Amino acid sequence: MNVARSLRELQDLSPGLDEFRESVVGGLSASPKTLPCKFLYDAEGSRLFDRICDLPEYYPTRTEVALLRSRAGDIAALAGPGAVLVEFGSGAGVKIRLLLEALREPALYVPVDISRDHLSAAADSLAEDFPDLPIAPVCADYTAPFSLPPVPGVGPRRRVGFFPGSTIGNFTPGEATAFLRGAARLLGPGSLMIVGADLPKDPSILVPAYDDAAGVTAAFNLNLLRRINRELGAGFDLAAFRHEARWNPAESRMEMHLVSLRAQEVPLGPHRFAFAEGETIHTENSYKYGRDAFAGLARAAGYCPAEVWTDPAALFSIHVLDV
Ligand code: AVJ
Repeated sequence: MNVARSLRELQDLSPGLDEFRESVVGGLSASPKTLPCKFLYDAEGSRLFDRICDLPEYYPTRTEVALLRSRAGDIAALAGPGAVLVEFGSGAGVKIRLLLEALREPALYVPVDISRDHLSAAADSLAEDFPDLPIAPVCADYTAPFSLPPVPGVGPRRRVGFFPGSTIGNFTPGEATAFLRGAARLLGPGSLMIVGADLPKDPSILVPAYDDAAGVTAAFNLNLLRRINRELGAGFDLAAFRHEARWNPAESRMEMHLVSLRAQEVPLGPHRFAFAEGETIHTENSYKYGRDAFAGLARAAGYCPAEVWTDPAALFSIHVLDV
């Protein structure tokens, strides 16, 4: 089984231009203005996000990778041989490699990602390192229902869902519960779900993680306006907005905003969106869940929390949930 064949069969359910336009017009018409963070990940956004993961201030990636390295054997033991691994949002591939190296004879790897180019590139490079592993990429917004590709071979397979990176924190708690419910339905009874969740901590660590000295996160946030200009023909002046990262203690979340530096109007098709000086577009939430708060969320979604692992500095957590 080679990746070229499976990629030609790539299931493409990624949002189209109409959905993008509708979301942008809706978000900019709302008060306060918002834009959905899933649209941060065009090809350039995905590339910038990979750079964020290597920043000295951005502790989540390296902390989770170290945790996974030390716990991969435990995960493999829980999963057993011949498992189907479903990854929600395929990243740069470091984390999945750790799992795939530890798992015994994985039957199939299903990466699900909204960015088609990122997904193909990631699947291609993984196929080189794991030539015997069947890979069936699905290009989809994993918040919407989709179905799993068939598993090659015979016999029932244990399914292992993998949702790393604290991406769960980009949902509101209500959306996170709905996502977890959907994932449980997709994976089926007897499955495992492994979720990486960032922990609450001092804002002196959190804020720089989302507003780094090199300005990569600022470029990542502003790239959303560039994408809206390019794909929807809007007239955002990128020099008239700046990136801001805020800790919201009441909601236990980091927020990214784009702040309008002056009063201005931005054209988009037949629309004109008015901004006051200092008005913001709220582009992302990143909720931080304590161990018990996350276990409660998982229970509300119908899971049975089985294990939770944290690093010695209690920066990040990995939850293992039974479906
Ligand atoms: C996509 C959840 C891993 O919220 O920490 C990084 C996205 N935004 N810096 C996060 C992000 C700004 C990131 N995750």
